Amino acid sequence: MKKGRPIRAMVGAISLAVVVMNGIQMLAVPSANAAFPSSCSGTCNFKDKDFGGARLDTGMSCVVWLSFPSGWNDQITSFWNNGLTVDYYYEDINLVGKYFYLDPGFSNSNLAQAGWNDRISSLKQ
Ligand SMILES: [Ca+2]
Repeated sequence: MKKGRPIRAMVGAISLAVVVMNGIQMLAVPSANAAFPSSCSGTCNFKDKDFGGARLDTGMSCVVWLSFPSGWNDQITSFWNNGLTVDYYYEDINLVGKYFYLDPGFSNSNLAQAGWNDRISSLKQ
């Protein structure tokens, strides 16, 4: 079945929003929080909630990570898309399994609230 392009719905609520379109979840809120790191390049991924712990940036070029660097598989707990491209995160390596997308300017400070804590294994921008 042909999959439709996800709707780029802006989420007005400050609390966690989970939008499901064609089975794709957007797990994010607009980034307007002073707690966000100021030097984030592209999308910043964090091992802990509230943008804490070890951090891994994608940089501003589009990346396809069929797997994350060593030590990052099933580790991400929060992230912030400070770049210009949409991120598609997948549960399994090689862009396989359940997935969701993260629009530019959006973030999630605790993926556990959406059932995605320590589950992400690959990324396509
Ligand atoms: Ca984690």
